Amino acid sequence: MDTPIEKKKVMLSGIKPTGDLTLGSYLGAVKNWVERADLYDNYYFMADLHALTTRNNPADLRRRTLEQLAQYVACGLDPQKNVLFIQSHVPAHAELGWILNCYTMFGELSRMTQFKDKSAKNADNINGGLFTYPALMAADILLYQPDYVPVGEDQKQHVELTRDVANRFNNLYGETFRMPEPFIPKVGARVMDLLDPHSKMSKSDEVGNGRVCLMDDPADIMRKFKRAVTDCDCTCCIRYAPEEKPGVANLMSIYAAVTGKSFAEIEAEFEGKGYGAFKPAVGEAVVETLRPIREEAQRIMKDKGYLEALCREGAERASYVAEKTLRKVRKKVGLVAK
Ligand code: ATP
Ligand code: LTN
Repeated sequence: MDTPIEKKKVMLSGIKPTGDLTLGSYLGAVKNWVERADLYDNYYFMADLHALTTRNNPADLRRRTLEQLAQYVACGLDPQKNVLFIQSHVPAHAELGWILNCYTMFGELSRMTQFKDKSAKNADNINGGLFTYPALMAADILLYQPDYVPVGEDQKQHVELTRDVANRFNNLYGETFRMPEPFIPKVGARVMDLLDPHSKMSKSDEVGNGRVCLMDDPADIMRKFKRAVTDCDCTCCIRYAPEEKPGVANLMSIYAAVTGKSFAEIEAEFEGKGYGAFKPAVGEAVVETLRPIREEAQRIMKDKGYLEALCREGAERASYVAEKTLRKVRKKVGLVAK
């Protein structure tokens, strides 16, 4: 007799196409998705509706959205095994986003640190979307009934809010949404800016020298690592001490993530050598990690037919699942069936 096939757990995550993907997006997000692709049913999307919460040049937004899709595939996400799609191609996100806005409290939204950070950075454009962003993110997640949501440390608060909203909804209307859990990688969870190890390497920050993008050429990557801020203590030794030596700790975390070495192994490797040897070594390891990704993404970007087919198929597969949840929700809250 056949043994019953166990249903795989579901993973879902998204990235806003607000800037070119960085080493932070790769180590903190996409790399982990790729490593777990076979173990789960996966949904990964370009969060273009979320990108609208800050101003973008429309042509750039379009290019980045498609480039991000090409990069997902180039990083190793097989579009057959993973549902890859553009958020705005699945209208269920916007609809459930609105509904969940009505189940998310003003006080909850006011506590979100990303909202506070982004409002400080975009003081001239603190729009309603920026404030209610977590309700749309809750919709993104809950539509697909995932078990896990792999995100960087900075997104944990949003996933926790999603759980609160799901709980509130389930208590009011009966079991509707599965309770998702954040899934936070240990290494690479927070890649810091190379010039300011106290802030996250972010793809939408203006100055570019502290961040490394997936499409950067090798010479640029090496230059950025050679200039990376290290910490002025007289020893110049390579030792993992995030409080005392945040710059070195950040470089060590990056090196650990791309080579698979432990901090102890890295300390041993650079024993008696200074920053002058360490920084280019990290740069070279990053160059070699990113080289095949950049080349493959460039190849895919030139193949417009393939990209269009990817978008279409992804949207169809995602819509099928999303619409099923949305139909349930519409009924529960009292909207007249279409
Ligand atoms: P923006 O600058 O537009 O706010 P971002 O660079 O912070 O964007 P997101 O789109 O917010 O990137 O992040 C996508 C995913 O990648 C999230 O899960 C996030 O936690 C993770 N991520 C982004 N940057 C980093 C980083 N520097 N270190 C670790 N993880 C990161
Ligand atoms: N808010 C996230 C991007 C994002 C997301 C999601 C992540 C939008 N919707 C759903 C996981 C699940 C960010 O700023 N990184």
